[in-house]
Amino acid sequence: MYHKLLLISTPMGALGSGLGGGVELTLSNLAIEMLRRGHQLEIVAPQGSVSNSLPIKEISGELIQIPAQNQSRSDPILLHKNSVLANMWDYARQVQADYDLIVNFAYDWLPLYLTPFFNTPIAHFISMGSLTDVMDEIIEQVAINFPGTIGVHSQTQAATFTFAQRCICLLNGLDLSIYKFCPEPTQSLAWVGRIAPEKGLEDAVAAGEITGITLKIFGLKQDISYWEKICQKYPNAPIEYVGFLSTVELQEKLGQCRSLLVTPRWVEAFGNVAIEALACGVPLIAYRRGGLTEIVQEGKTGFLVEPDSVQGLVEAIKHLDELDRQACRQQAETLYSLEAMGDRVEQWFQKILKN
Ligand code: HBI
Repeated sequence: MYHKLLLISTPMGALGSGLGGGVELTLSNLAIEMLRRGHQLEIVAPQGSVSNSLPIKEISGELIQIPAQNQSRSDPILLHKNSVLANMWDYARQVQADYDLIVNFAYDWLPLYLTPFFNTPIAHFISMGSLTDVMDEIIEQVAINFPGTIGVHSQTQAATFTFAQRCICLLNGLDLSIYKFCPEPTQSLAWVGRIAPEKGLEDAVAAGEITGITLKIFGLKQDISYWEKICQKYPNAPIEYVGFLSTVELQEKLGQCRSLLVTPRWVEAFGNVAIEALACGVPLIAYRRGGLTEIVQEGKTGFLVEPDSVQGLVEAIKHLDELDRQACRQQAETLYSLEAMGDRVEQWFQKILKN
């Protein structure tokens, strides 16, 4: 049974810019896997989006959607004129008859509100936990009126919503052929992610300063002032900013690290960087928070530590030799391969289309 899918990206940035965070990887990987399975698809994304070989319809407009994680719970909905979000969904309205299913990747009110106005069914891949009242309300309405159309990454993420039981848990997936297993690492530790306050980089830097172990930092410097504050606060920390790399370059350097420190300040819906590390055989030291609590196999592929505790990170670093790099790769192959993710997503789509 083959479907025609219209995948509509996040308005946070062009695909490939890094501004879309984990959604960029999720969307691209899903597209690759659905094409491999024989489905047809088009990706709708902001102007400037690039993705090797994937069919992209670029939409112009202002990239000014406020990051939902920077909003307060009671914030009203904000939509600027000529917003790329509105333009992407107007395009979807025009072409919807050519598709069996639309898949929304934006964490924004508009696509959810528009759902009943569309003839073509819409599957919503919700990329974060509960952040604002308006989003909670509109997601719940869609979850009730269109059962089974709300997809999430983890049970922990679902549990941040009052309608957790209405969410379909999809985990995530990676093209494991890109990630090479590295059995013998260097001494360095790694931190990967958008450099922004909610990602808690400063704790990893603090642990690096205490242990004296080099911390390699990979990711987009999204919040420059946050980065500079960290450098001022920890002038002697042995850190090395490697940059925002392509997946192929990232896995090459990440794989050589002894462990990935994952220090989210918020309920991380999943932890794409965590499964990328596992794919390279790199064990995890993560705060016991969000989707990571469902990824780390305690004492085998990683350690979960007390959230926001730098001392907890330092303590866990001492026990890294107890972890098994082979088991890390194995966990990625069993749970997070494109095939495993593709099965979960295909089942999600089939159930929606059966209704
Ligand atoms: N904020 N308003 C809004 N819309 C999004 O689609 C969005 C976001 N913040 C972060 C984000 N998407 C992605 O980085 C997710 O991968 C988390």
